[in-house]
Amino acid sequence: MSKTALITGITGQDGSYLAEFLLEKGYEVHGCFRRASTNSFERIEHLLDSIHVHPADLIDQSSLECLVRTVQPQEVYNLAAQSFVGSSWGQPILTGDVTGLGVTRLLEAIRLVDKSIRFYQASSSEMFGKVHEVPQREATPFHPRSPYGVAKAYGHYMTANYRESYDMYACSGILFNHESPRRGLEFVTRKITDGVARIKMGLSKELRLGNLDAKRDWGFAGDYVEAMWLMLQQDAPEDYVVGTGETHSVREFVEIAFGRAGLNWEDHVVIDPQFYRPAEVDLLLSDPARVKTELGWEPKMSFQSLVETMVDSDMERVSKIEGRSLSVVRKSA
Ligand code: NDP
Ligand code: GDR
Repeated sequence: MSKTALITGITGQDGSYLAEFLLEKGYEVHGCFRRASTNSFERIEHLLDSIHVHPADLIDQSSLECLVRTVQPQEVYNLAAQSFVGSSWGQPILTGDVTGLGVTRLLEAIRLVDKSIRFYQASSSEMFGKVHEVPQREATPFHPRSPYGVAKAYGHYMTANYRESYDMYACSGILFNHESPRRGLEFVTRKITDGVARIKMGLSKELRLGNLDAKRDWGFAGDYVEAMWLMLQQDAPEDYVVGTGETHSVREFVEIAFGRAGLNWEDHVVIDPQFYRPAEVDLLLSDPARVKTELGWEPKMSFQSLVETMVDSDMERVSKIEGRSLSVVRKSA
């Protein structure tokens, strides 16, 4: 009998890779989406014949209970969140409601419907925030530096609390930054690779960025969804740090990305104070020893090929858009 999985946030970057991964494993895959006036299925368009999607919202308790009751999954992956750190200062209450309280709403729905469902929470290295220990491991203290990080820390502790209070199989992956050609355009990696492609195609001249000195442990999103799945296949629920064990500055990412397109970044990058954050997380570097030894997980894509893959993908995408608009101009001329 195939297993049934429910993914919240299936329309996002990680949700789309996780859906592909679980389909490959023979799962029946369900996901939820929130109603909007335009559809947000861009990343899962190619999967819509193979998966089941249901309307539900992390801020609406009854929709979550109805979702869990309808799908009757064995595994729930909670990937839905207001996930952009930068927006969390402008929308701290919404971020707390979705990214924090949303976790409790979903755990409560599971507890009421079927406590035997296994639950994965998308925790974040943003919870470490201000640097207290390098590299960061499962036991490193949290000191979140954004409303997003605070909301994630709340969701993380609630997941542990449901595990301890109700004996539920509930665990959190503390994932460090992971990127891909499907990354949202406001995150720095994708903003850079999209910007490089636009400059290369002559659509733009400059790219405005904030703090180039921030350092992140960047991996490939397609590799990280395997760790989420592995965490739900164990005898007992445990939280794990998941990352590459390497750190690079935003400046290094910029240099490689512009270099891939044969451009000199210093000719195009403009530092713009509007992209600085009220409180910054200066340095993230994981110690993934436990996930490697206990779950046998390894990241496969290197930093260099991650940057190059993202640049190549955006060059192809932007050149297609450019090609289409040129043919419209020619036809109407
Ligand atoms: P995305 O921003 O790409 O996806 C977020 C998903 O959440 C989207 O499907 C979005 O739907 C959905 N969503 C937002 N608000 C609600 C709501 N109120 N109800 C239901 N769904 C909602 O994030 P990623 O895929 O990058 O990340 C997945 C998870 O992992 C997030 O929780 C994120 O915080 C966390 N995380 C991510 C890391 C990373 O580096 N990518 C690292 C560590 C943690 P819609 O399409 O409608 O916007
Ligand atoms: P982050 O990702 O905050 O780490 O959260 P983001 O790519 O937004 O920022 C990374 C670093 O780059 C610096 N930076 C800029 N960031 C953006 N977005 N735009 C800019 O112009 C810019 N210039 C410099 C930032 O200051 C920061 O230091 C991501 C999200 O996926 C979270 O959901 C997840 O939990 C964490 O990663 C781990």
